[in-house]
Amino acid sequence: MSIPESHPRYESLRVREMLVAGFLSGAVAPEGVMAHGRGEAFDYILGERSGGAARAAARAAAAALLLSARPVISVNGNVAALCGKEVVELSRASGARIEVNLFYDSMDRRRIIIGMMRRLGAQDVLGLERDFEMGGLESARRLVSSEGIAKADTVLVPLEDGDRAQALADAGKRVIAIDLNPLSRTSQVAGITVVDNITRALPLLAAYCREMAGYAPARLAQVADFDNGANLKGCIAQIKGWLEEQVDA
Ligand code: PTJ
Repeated sequence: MSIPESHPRYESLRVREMLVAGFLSGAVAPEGVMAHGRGEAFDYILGERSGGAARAAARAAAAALLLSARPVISVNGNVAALCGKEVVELSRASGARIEVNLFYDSMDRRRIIIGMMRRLGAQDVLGLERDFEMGGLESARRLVSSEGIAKADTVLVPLEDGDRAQALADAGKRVIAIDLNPLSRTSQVAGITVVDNITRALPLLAAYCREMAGYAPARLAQVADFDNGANLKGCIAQIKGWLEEQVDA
């Protein structure tokens, strides 16, 4: 569907159409369409902008990725449909590998998403074959690549479910989440949560990686030292402030 650029909700509708296209191509699960709607609602009450708290978290997350020896970006259907190109760019800027890992898993969807990522320039996408089973998890997400998530020290998990975020943290990995809902279990469990739309968060992360590429490890460690609980409170304050502004307007 063609959306007039003059439409006041153009950007949100454009992104929604990308998700629908991803669904029609078989990359996005039907449940992913609902997850997107929940994300839209949270984005609305955040004011559809990357606030100070999200920027601080993105900077800390970029430093953590640069510091890591084996960082991995975990990609699901929604992430590939909305931000496949931005994942490839972040992978280049941070040195992180890309692994497809699905909640509503099927070999067909894995193939489709890996194909999409390759067409967008990713040279190396893990996750078609999984040869390692993570403990503490019953969903299909427990099956991972021994070359990727299994031995990663840091895993970036956009639009994640809380169970796997917890299992990754329990396995001693640094978990970076991108989630519009500051109250979700994923947001609470992650070491660094970027409460922002993935469409804005990934370009921010890549820009911070490029900016800090020359930093010494000690300086990166300072930036990556992050109080996630305090940051989440800042995100909730942003929501409250935005809602009050709307009521007063
Ligand atoms: O492709 P699959 O099979 O791995 O499935 C992917 C989904 C997203 C369907 C699956 O992981 C899922 O069911 O996720 P949840 O439990 O619904 O959680 C998704 C979280 O992402 C929710 O907290 C949403 O608010 C949030 N979210 C949705 N859209 C966005 C988002 N966060 C950031 N940017 C978005 N665009």
